[in-house]
Amino acid sequence: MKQRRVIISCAVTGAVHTPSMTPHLPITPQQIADDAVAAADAGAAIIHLHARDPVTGRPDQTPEAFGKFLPQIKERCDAVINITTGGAPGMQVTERIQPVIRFRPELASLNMGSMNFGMYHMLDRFKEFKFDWEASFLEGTRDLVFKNTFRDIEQILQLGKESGTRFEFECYDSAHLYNLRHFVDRGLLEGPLFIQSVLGILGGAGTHPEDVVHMKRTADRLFGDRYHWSVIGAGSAQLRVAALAATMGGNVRVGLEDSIWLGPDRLAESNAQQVRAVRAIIEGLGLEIASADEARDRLQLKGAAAAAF
Ligand code: KMH
Ligand code: ZN
Repeated sequence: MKQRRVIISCAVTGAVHTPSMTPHLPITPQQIADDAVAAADAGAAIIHLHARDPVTGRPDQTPEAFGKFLPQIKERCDAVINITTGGAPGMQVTERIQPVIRFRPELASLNMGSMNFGMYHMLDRFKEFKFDWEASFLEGTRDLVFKNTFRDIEQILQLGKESGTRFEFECYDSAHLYNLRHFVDRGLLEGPLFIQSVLGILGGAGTHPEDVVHMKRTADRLFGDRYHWSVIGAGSAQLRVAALAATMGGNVRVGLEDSIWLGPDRLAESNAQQVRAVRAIIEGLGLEIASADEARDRLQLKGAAAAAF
């Protein structure tokens, strides 16, 4: 694959990690906005966003919560804004899609299959919590299915068609690539696919190089040159997996949503620090990073002005 410039995405807060795990997780609207802009300034072309309660840090999927930072981020940087439809584990799909309905972003995530989504094992490492929701939230994932049925996916694809929103297809295993191919075969998808291989989530594929290669080879077989490949390595594997993906012609996603680490037992101090670290790897390979407008062009996005915020 002809190596183009590498699109860096940054997922600044997410719903996987809880506030007591790191002091660097942005929680308030101002912290989320500041981290997003700093990540963009550091080289992230796409910013993936969740929202949280500003006091307790609990994931908040209400449009009101997103409305507190979206306009400011758009005002302060030109990054592509990518809003989650995944929300937090346990949320209903109807709740999860409300921010995309309200704000009609250029890009949104779309999770390509139901799965176990375990975070309870983090309780083995994190014992003290500031807020009473954190431990039960993590423990609750022991008996949780992250629901993304074929009907859920159809509903979100239809929403995208209506709002001009294109998708970052989150594929946690090769089965999810076949699900995506099913929707392509049914003619429900147009234009280039932005496939995000999400590796290292308990319930999905692992982060071994063979897992990374398997996801790439399966996507190549199913989608040929119809897709742009990106990779998330969750947890401490983040930079190792990003480096491998970049050498394979892929794009990368980093951010405190999926890893609070910069290296073994070393907390990342900010999202921007992770962006700078992956940018150094990319440029060290003799590659260049892509701008936000180049990402828009490659992913055929509608432009920031067409969003409803
Ligand atoms: N947190 C990642 C494992 C979404 O927001 O829709 C995947 C993700 C899902 O970002
Ligand atoms: Zn997310």
